Amino acid sequence: MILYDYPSGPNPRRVRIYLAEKGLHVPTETVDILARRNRQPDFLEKNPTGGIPVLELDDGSCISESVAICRYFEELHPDPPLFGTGAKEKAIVDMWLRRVELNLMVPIGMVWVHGHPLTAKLIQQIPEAAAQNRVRTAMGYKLLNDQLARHAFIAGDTYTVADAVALATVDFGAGLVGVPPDAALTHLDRWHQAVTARPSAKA
Ligand SMILES: N[C@@H](CCC(=O)N[C@@H](CS)C(=O)NCC(=O)O)C(=O)O
Repeated sequence: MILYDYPSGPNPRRVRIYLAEKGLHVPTETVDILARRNRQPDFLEKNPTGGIPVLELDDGSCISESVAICRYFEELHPDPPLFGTGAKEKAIVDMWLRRVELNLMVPIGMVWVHGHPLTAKLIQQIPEAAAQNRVRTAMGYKLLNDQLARHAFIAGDTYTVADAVALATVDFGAGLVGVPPDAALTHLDRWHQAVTARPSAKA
């Protein structure tokens, strides 16, 4: 088994944080995204979208999409449960995973693609798309802040995979992309400090 990884990418970091929380060790290989190694035909055989991370199993089959990779490990190693237990909790974790993806990761990704000098060579940037998605990013942060006003973690009162995904997303937005949460979002800040203090955040 091998996990194709890229150290500064938010999507592979989701998986690394998750694995650290589970206490699992998986061999990794760095794929040079900047050299477009992930866009070569042999890599596109493993994942036709070209995205990292990809988990290659010993039988040669490949699983891509960061959350799907985490789910695979959850089935094999259910303890500690990070996708919830029981119908209701599992659905709530899934709900927050979707909310973080659609309301925060997507707009941050759009600001990255349409508003950052590092991506300017890759596509024809549309400045209005970056501006609109800065607003959507702020709304996504507020969505999390409102939830964290009532709960310790993203999907409720225990740490779940939604926290791993949200931490990687917030750090990407606040760091490389340059769209940090507003300082007035104190509940999000309290959560961020708490999850950053966990050893898994170093992954
Ligand atoms: N939805 C995918 C996104 C994968 C993705 O876009 N990964 C980025 C790194 S964070 C990547 O490979 N970017 C380079 C490229 O697409 O060429 C996931 O959750 O794994």
